[in-house]
Amino acid sequence: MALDFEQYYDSRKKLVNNFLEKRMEKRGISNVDDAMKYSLLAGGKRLRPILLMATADALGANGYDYLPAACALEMIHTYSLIHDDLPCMDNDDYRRGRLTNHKVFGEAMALLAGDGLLTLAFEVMAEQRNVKPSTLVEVIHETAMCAGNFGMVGGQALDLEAEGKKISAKELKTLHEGKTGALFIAAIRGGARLAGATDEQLLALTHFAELVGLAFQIEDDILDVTGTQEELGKPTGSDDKNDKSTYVTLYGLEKAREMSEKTTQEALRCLDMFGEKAEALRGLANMMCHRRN
Ligand code: GRG
Repeated sequence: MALDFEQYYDSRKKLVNNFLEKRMEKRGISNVDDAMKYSLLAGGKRLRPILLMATADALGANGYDYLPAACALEMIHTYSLIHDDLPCMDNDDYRRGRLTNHKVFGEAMALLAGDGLLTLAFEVMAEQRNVKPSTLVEVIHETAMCAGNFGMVGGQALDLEAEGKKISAKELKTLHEGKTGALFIAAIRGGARLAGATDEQLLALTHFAELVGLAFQIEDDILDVTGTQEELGKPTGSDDKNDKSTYVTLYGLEKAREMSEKTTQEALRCLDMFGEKAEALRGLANMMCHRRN
């Protein structure tokens, strides 16, 4: 039977939201928990955890079995948004339709909320049961690499250094592979490893992750120019404000749109070998490329 993608996405999103709410009921020793919860439970598309689960589904497993590992990625992602919004980074006032963390809790507490979420992510990942310990260690190791100086943190640093400069297409690609792409790689390869992918499957899914991450980033640059604050939950035009090179400044809007579509089609071809089981992944890839927020 054909997959009802909207229903799939809504039900997986609910699972993620419920898990995160429940996990945050377990309080630490201070009020930093309130700042962590404020951003973590503020909505968001929950793409990374749902991608992890959908990848496991594509391999014939049940993604639901990997909910802790999946939700840990949302904690890493939320930490990165909190830190990215800080005055010393992008200095933004709105995120996910509400005031940014530092606007509500102050800069120091926002910094700690990010630190707390990043650390909690690895605590939660280590709580994942029903997988071989050696597999879980591999997933945790790769997630750490994707989140750190080899991945997202490295990409963010390149982004910082590139402000106000004209960078080449190759430099822009490297920057985004780290800043945005690495966490998608962690999600998709994580789901693949947890579900016991073969080397051949892992390779195809890695290629899919790289392409879908690229399409997502191109779309992000397009939305920064064409979207509205209501749709995005944050002000538009921030790339221009921060004098950033983007796929739109480098290639123009029309060419960027073409690139995003072409990259998505290429990503979809990587899923051919998974047949019907990859329907949810296909739905997510299409959603990432044709989103309005
Ligand atoms: C501070 C280490 C560190 C990294 C920051 C995430 C990030 C790196 C910067 C955010 C700036 C940005 C707009 C990046 C482009 C891609 C991106 C991560 C967009 C936001 O992700 P979505 O659309 O957000 O999945 P939601 O809110 O739906 O979860």
